Amino acid sequence: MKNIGRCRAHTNIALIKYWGKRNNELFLPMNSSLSLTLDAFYTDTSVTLDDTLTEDVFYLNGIKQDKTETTKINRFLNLFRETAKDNTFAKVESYNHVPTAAGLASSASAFAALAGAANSAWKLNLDKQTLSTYARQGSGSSTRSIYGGLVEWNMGEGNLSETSHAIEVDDASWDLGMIIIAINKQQKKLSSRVGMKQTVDTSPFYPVWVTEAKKDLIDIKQAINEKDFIRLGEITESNGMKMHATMLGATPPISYWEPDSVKAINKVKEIRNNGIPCYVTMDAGPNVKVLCRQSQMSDILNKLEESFTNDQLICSKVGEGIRELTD
Ligand code: 2P0
Repeated sequence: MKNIGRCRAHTNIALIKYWGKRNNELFLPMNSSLSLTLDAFYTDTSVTLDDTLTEDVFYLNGIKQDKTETTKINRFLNLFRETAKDNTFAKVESYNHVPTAAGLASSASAFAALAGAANSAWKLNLDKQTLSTYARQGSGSSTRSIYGGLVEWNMGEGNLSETSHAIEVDDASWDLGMIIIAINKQQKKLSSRVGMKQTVDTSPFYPVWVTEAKKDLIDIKQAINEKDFIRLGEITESNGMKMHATMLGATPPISYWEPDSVKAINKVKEIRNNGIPCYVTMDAGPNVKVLCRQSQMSDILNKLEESFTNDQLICSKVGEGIRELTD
């Protein structure tokens, strides 16, 4: 038997961040989050069920992966095997399409694409909302990559896995875009998973973060409803900074910033002060992401080129949700 499923998923950048779990096994978050799916970065994955295999095998960008990486895939695929009541092992082949300078290899697109491909391979026909609860259990941020545009990951209730899922809030077809300023493509020193646990466990600011994130989510959804770009940007920038401030309060303190991150933030402020609205956000790494109007992207890019090289600057339009690949 050789059933094959193929799927493409795009990465996403959170405007309201997810930083901390209330349940580490089920990847249930402390707060709901909201993101923009990006067109420029995506993962294509195929899952081939093969009853001659005695274990799962995993190739990333054509290279066979070691036991540690394959075990993550194996555990994730077990969710689908349990649902399908079929223990067949799989060959998983994934290709990350990320400009090399970006350093944005993303678990968000990876597990969303894997979820979509596994859904097809086992012919489960799970709907997107359900699929987002599966993707979540590979990596929290991949919950949101199931959908395109502006996406909310609803934190859900208690320990009820099925209640913590993504929904599309808006198709974001109102002149939105993002520029990535790639500061450093090295792998981050502290994984998000460890960093967020350390923050939850030790930062005295953590309860304030959760309260603020909840307020910010309400406000940003109103800004989205009103298609108010300035408000969207202000809330995005403020929320990202509050997440990083909360991390700084951890013991030991966590900072993903580098000197050039500050240089990028200051440059964006300068552009904004000169009349073009654009706003920064940062994740668990030194790269700076600039939320802007797509129609003003080339003007902003020209200004950023005064301080950064061309290959450090990557523009993205709004991306779509997962899609089955048929060749
Ligand atoms: C986010 N980040 O909302 C936040 C903001 C980074 C900073 O989700 O442990 O790889 O696999 O659930 O999803 C990165 O963390 O962590 C992340 P796990 P994940 O996009």
